[in-house]
Amino acid sequence: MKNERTLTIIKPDAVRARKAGLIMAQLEACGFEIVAMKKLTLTEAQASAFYAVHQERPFYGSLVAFMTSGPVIPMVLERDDAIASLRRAMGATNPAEAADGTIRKLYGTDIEKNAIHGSDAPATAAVERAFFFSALEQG
Ligand code: FUP
Repeated sequence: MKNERTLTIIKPDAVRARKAGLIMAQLEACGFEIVAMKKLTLTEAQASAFYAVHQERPFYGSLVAFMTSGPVIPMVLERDDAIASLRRAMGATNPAEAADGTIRKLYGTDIEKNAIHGSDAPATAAVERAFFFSALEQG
């Protein structure tokens, strides 16, 4: 399959735990190229907008509070079949249900503090990449 790009975010729990480097190394070992990367702390408005699809869900307020609780590291990743490959490398949303060796199993704490985000489809990947990175930054 041809090269594809996706958006990942190393979440505040994993950044706080100093696991960002290990997660990046695991992603590179999975064949991803880190095309663009930055570190920032999301505002409440930014996190609310990023997760707007979940705004009616009971966990939304807590999720926004968590995602603004410290720095995050968004990255644009590229490889063949990047979107599905990243979802496999991440593991299930709930780390307790994630397969052994996946990033969420290794570094996640619970269904909210689950270490990493990955876009779930081509349309969301395009929107989410543009949320964090300009066209210039994505080369
Ligand atoms: P995923 O695509 O695996 O990140 O999962 P979802 O899009 O279903 O959920 C997005 C984020 O909402 C999860 F990463 C964590 C949070 N979440 C909760 O906090 N509680 C839940 O019950 C479900 C999701």
